[in-house]
Amino acid sequence: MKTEDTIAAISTPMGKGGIGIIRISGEDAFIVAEKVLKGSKRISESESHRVYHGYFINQESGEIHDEVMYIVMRAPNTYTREDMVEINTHGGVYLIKNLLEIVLSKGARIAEPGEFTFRAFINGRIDLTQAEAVADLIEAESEKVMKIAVRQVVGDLKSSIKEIRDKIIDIYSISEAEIDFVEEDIELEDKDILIKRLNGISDGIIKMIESYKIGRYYKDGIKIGIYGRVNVGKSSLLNALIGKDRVIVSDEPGTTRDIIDGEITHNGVLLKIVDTAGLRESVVYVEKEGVKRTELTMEDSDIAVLVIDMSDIQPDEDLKIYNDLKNKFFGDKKLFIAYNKIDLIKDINKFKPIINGNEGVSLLVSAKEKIGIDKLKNAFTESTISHKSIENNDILIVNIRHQELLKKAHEGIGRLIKGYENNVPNEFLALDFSETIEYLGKITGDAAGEDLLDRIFSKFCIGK
Ligand SMILES: Nc1nc2c(ncn2[C@@H]2O[C@H](COP(=O)(O)OP(=O)(O)OP(=O)(O)O)[C@@H](O)[C@H]2O)c(=O)[nH]1
Ligand SMILES: [Mg+2]
Repeated sequence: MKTEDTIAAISTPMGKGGIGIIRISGEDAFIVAEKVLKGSKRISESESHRVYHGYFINQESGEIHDEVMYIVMRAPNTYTREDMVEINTHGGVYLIKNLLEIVLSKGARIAEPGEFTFRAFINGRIDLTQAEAVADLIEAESEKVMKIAVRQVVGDLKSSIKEIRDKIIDIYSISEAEIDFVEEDIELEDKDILIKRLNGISDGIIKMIESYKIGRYYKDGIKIGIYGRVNVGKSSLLNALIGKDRVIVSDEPGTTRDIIDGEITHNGVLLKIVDTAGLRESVVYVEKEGVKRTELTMEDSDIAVLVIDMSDIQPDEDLKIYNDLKNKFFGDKKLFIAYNKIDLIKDINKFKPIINGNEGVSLLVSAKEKIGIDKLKNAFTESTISHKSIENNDILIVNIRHQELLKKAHEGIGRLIKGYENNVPNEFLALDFSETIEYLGKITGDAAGEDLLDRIFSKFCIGK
């Protein structure tokens, strides 16, 4: 992306709205704005960061296209650190597109996706983690994601990474000094102390890497698959969980033949729930295909819910599905058993679960009468995101790019520790030092290549 041009774009979503905003940024922003706006003062003489009333005009004919409010913002105190003008127009799609066309004909070019934020980055106003957080903010679907993104926008992650990087650079400089002054017989730094410092850094990085396990749930939501025999109430459970009649429910076995999903935010986290085709040996082709798809969703889900019909337990079939799920859902992937249709059970004390209580969490529910549904939703969020980690102020990694680079940095530090332990000469540590420092730099963009920048900023929408 070239940064000398003056760029413009519509920064509000396309659709009917009260107002629309056209943003102009770059060296010629004021010159371009002067050609389309008429207010009480010339653009170049306007006060910075003040809202003016005026008209969007055709300079040649004097025709008025719209009555507008506009803000002139002088560099460097702007989002991009360049001169900027924001014009609040009326919100019709046709109108605002037409106004943008006129702005573009006066010497600005259309901004590429993310280009305003890219300029903020290139001009040093924000680092990469902050730019990525802006993208997350635009996409945020839950309150928690928004809060994490806001913290990242203001630079929390940036300063933590910088702190770690500085600590490594510090040790690196000691190592380099020992190479340079080797002939002068200087006092060498105690190796054990350096190893201890590196271990401390390593622990901090591990904590951040681990936090991604939780962070990714906040960012991408928790994926939950509902499995079980035909007719046990899987579709009814999906409907109950999301509080809408999303899926067709019927007493005919084999009703659901494809994957159907629904979403709901619970405890500030997005739950992405899929209902699947009931598992049974099937003679019908479409149903077989559905069963195949059901099995595929298992790979992708974080949580499996096995639904068992309490009023009609089929030990062979139910246990077969249970064993199949048990092999796929362990460790970080959780398995729940929902005994459904509790409303049909007359004496609950006589009910015998077919799966041992400590092998997967069991809950008694009724999808039809909405019994135990909130408990089940709480169990989803509690099993994946412990309360402790929500409360504290630790950095949460929500971006897989960050997590991967942290892993590489962690490996680099591991090699350095080994090097010191084995008395490897300082010359041979230099590469691991510089690589580790570079991995961390890539997170904040201090060492980012052009490809990476293109990849990150192309994910934005135009006008941001
Ligand atoms: N009494 C009672 N009936 C329920 C409950 N949950 C579901 N049902 C009934 O059980 C039947 C099957 O429900 P579905 O939700 O279609 O079951 P499914 O597991 O999706 O079935 P397939 O898609 O055919 O595999 C319907 O008649 C539902 O009304 C419940 O909690 N209590
Ligand atoms: Mg169904």
